[in-house]
Amino acid sequence: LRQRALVIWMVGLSGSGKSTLAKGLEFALHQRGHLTQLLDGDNLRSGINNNLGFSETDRMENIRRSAEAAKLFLSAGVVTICSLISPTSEIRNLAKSIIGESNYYEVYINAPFEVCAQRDVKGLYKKALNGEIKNFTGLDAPFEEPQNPHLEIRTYQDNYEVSLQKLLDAILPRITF
Ligand code: GGZ
Repeated sequence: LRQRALVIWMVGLSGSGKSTLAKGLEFALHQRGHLTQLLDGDNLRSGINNNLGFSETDRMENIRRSAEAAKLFLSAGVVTICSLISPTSEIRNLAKSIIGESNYYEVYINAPFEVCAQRDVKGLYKKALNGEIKNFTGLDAPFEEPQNPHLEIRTYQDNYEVSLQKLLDAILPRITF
């Protein structure tokens, strides 16, 4: 199968649905014969980024390394799905500049802080609100909403199936000749 390589950069709060949708997207692309690579912030932090925490400089370095890895996959022709909080416009600009604007497709996985805190899949919000985790995104560390994403998915309005379909509808034409 011929495909046009692309980096799909998924931005959003912890618990917004990035990882779930990234996995779903990867599966759907595999079913269609596409070659993909998933780079998930939480997973990368146990490997190439395992010496990094959540200060602004560490997040910057986290994004820099992740974007450099994505660039390598891109150069091999792979559709690369990155799911990292990427909380500031400075951080997203860094990713975009490493990858190159024409190959960078930004998706904002939008769920408000209150919704993510309500879901609290991993119990991190409870801990953060109790002061047990500091520098928590959206609480005592910034989250600047993307102002001009290529695509916005509102997981607080659309369920998983609808969200995934919207992702596919937007991405398939961009990776298919
Ligand atoms: C935000 C944190 C924090 C703090 C741990 N702030 O939802 P998760 O749990 O599984 O994924 C989140 C992950 C965020 O890593 P990223 O590499 O995506 O972040 S960034 O782009 O800002 O560098 C969350 C968990 O790590 N986690 N502590 N303080 N998220």
